[in-house]
Amino acid sequence: MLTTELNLTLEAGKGGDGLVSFYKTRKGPDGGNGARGGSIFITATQDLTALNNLAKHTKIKGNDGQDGGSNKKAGRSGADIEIRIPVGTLIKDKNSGKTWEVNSPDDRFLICRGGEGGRGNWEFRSSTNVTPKTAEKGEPGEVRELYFNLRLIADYGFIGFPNAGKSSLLKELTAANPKIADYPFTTLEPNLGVLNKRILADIPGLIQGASLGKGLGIKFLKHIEKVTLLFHCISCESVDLTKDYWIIREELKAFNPLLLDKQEIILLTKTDLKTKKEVKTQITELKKLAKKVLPVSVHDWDSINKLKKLIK
Ligand SMILES: Nc1nc2c(ncn2[C@@H]2O[C@H](COP(=O)(O)OP(=O)(O)OP(=O)(O)O)[C@@H](O)[C@H]2O)c(=O)[nH]1
Ligand SMILES: [Mg+2]
Repeated sequence: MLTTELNLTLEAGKGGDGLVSFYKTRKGPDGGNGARGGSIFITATQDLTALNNLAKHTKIKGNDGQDGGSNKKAGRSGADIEIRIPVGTLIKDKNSGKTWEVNSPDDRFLICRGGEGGRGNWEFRSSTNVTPKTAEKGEPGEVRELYFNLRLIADYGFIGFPNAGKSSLLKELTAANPKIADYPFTTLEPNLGVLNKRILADIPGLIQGASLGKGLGIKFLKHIEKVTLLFHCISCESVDLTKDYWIIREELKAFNPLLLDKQEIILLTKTDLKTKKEVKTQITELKKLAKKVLPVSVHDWDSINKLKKLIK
C-alpha cells in the first residue's frame, strides 16, 4: 500500500544547558556553554514510498545538544536529522496552518529549528561579579504537529470506469508494468509511467457514487489535481457512452469542481471489439461531449502510435 497521508509530530533537539561551575584551584567561574540542539530538515526524494517508512512513527524527536562542561568546555551540538519526503507532498502545520510543498527533487528546508544552547556561568563574569552563579537553560527545540499529504505529480491522468483499459494503455505507452486483469478494481493505487519525460498517471477506476465512498472512492483524485490534461477512458463495450461519461464527470465535480476545467481528451478504448462502423457511430456520439475523441485499442499499433504522438 502506498501511504499518501499521515500525521506526524516533529520535535527538534533541545539546546544543552549552560553549566555553573568554578575552578577548583583558582577562583572564578569555568562553566561552559550548552550546545545547540539538532534541527530537523525536510529533503525531497523521488521515492514515492518514502511516506510508508514514516507511517510507523507518530513522533520523531531530534538530537539534544550536550550540556556545558567544567573548564569552559562547550557541549557537542545535536546532529541534524533529514527526513525524506516524496516530491508532490504538501505538509501542513495543524496549529499554525503554515504549509510547505515539496515540489522538486532538489527541495530541502528547515522545518523544526533546534533549541539554542544556554550560556555557562563563565560567560556571565564581569568586573562587578567575578563569581556569577547563573547559567542559562538550553532552549527547547521547535515542535510542530504536521499533516503530510502526497499528491502525485503527473502531466497526464488516465481516468474512467474500472476495466476501461487504463492500465493497459499505460503499459503500452510507457515502460510501466501495472497489473492488468478482466475484473473491476484491478488497480488499487495509482500507477505512474514516463513517456518522453512526461509523467502519466493511471488512476484506480471510478464508479457512480465513488464520491459517497462506493468502490475505491474518490480519494485518488487528489493525484490528478495537478495534471494539465485528462484522458477520459470509455470502453466501446459501454451500453450508454453519454451516460457513462457524465457519471465520471459528476464524480470529478464532487471531488473538486476545478477538475472539470481541465483539458480533456476522450479515449474510446478496446475498439478492436467493435466493427469500424460501430466505432464511427460511437465517435460521433462522443464528439458531442468533448472536443477531442481518439479511438484506441492495445491490439491496434496504429492507434497507440497516434496516442503517443499526441502526448509527445
Ligand atoms: N480487447 C481488448 N481488451 C483490452 C484492451 N485494453 C484492455 N483490455 C482488457 O480489458 C481488461 C481490463 O483492462 P485494465 O487495463 O486492467 O483496465 P483498467 O481500466 O486499468 O481497470 P481497473 O484497474 O480495474 O480500473 C483486461 O482484461 C485487458 O486485457 C483493448 O484495447 N482491447
Ligand atoms: Mg487498472
